[in-house]
Amino acid sequence: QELPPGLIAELMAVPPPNGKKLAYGTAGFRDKATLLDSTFQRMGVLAALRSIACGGQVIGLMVTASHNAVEDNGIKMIDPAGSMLAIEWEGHAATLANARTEEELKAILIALLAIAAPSFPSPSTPTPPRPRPRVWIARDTRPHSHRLSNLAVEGALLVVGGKGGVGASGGEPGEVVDVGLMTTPQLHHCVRMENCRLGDVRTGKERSGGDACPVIGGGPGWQGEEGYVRLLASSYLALCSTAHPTAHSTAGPTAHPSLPSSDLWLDCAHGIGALKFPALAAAVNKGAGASAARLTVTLVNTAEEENTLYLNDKCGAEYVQKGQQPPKGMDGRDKGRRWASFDGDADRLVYHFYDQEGKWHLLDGDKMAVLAADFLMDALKESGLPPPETGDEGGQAGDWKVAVVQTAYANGASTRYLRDKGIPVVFAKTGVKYVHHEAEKYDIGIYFEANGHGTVIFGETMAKAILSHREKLEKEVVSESEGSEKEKIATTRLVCALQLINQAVGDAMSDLLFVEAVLRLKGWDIADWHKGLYTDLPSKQLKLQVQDRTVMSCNKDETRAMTPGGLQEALDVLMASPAVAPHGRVFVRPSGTEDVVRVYAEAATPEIAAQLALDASKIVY
Ligand code: NG1
Ligand code: ZN
Repeated sequence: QELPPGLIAELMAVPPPNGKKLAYGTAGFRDKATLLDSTFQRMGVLAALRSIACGGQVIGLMVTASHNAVEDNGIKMIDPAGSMLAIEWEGHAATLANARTEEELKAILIALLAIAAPSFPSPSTPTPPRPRPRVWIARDTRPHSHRLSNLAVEGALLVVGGKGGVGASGGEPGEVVDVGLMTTPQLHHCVRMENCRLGDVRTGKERSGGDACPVIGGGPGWQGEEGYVRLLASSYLALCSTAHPTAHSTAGPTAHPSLPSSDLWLDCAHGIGALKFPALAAAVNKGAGASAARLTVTLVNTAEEENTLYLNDKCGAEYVQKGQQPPKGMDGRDKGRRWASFDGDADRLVYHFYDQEGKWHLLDGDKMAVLAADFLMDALKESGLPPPETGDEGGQAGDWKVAVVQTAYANGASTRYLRDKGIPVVFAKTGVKYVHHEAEKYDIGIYFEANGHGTVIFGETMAKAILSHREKLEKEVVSESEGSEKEKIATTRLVCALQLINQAVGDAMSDLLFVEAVLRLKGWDIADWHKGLYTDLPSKQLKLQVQDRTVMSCNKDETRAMTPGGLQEALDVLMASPAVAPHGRVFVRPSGTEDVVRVYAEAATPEIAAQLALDASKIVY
């Protein structure tokens, strides 16, 4: 295999930082922006090779460091189905990022080219034509995102580019598109829908049937950023319009049909969400008219294009959730107002408010998971959806597998609430890719990390069953019976949820519309949501700067420390103390995205939780 001429020389001209081992972590590469030039250029190269390996499907590159401070940046790759990069390629990414000599670079690139486009020089198995690679690159508003994104574009062009590129065999060169400013979930959506339009996102094989996505149904017009807005706004409005004229059974005892108020205050963390949310709100309001679906949003902590110097500073989902504190711009005058916070790239969402007594409360990812699980379980039960075709007679709708996936950071009270209601809960390792992967094992997999990153994913069989059930109900002879009306409403709710909730990745804008719709259907204001489900156990999180966090390792779901020896035993002693037991819990784990060890403690009172976290930190040091 021939490498494109000049490729090695171009890459050698931008060497990796000295004395630094770069790792493709839970959220791609992430570090001080000044250390990342070579990584960005090389990720451009890698994305083009990955696209060739995936039969010419679009691969995304997102330039962001999410909730990190403004000095940091990062880059992650998006696979054809809009999902995270396949695990094997994470290793390739790290090898390429760390290659220092010409020989090392050549070795990894030739190996990658052979994986991406194997050649079969025998006449009986002729080498297939090499697909045309396609790479789409988007960025957040960090001051260095544009420059770094250009480096990734250049890197991709080294492979794709004009005549010398390895991209096309004989035919057209591939494409490298700088799609500009986007939220992370918007890029995931765009990549997924573009590949859906052309074929089966899993196999990459061409598919007949035009523009529809085989999972979420629907027709053309959902591609790109405009399609994203159209899809979200229309499915939100459709979900709101399922409000039952009479009180619906999902409404709790405190339901008020006129609640919640349409007013919402949105802390945008000075990030990309501030630039992208207005178009969505406008589309919603255009369709909502004066109905209860209307959204009157006041944006707080907004952003200037490309120049977000205060990104995530004393605001945003991470600051609010980890610190359990209101963001700047919010104060005691906000009593009773419904607030939400995004993180810097708008893939995390938390809600919060001051109650009438002036006490501030947080509604985190666990509260969203429970709200979503309750709502979807009710809809599933009422929908009359036939059971999955398992071959046995007498199945029930309850045979569909639904689960909430949580991490060790989930508040113990939320886990208990779900289990008491008979909703299965499973645990996965911290980090989006682990929880997402676990959720994929279910017909409906609901996951929200406590920090506000999450979504609800529908398996393909489930999605198709919901869509065809609705079609069947719509065709049925109009029967006025209350039962069939109820089934129709519940089924429409499932369809709307499937289309509104981002099927690729956690998405703050999509999750926000889902929560807003569910609150409207239940007639709940934020205080009702806060009180209506369960009360959080008080908790405390700390970050510890340590010499070397790699000496620490954990068990599979990260609830227990395996090394260094003796650490877990000491934590067990803390948890067994009479002041802490039985609800107290503490665990420690090395972060996958920052150079720190994290400590999490929860207990019956805030004081005990704080003391427990402190005592655990002393053991770690
Ligand atoms: P680390 O830094 O490994 O704890 C953080 C979050 C994860 C996840 C990843 C990004 C916490 C405690 N951890 O991981 O939940 O969002 O970033 O994938 O919030
Ligand atoms: Zn984020």
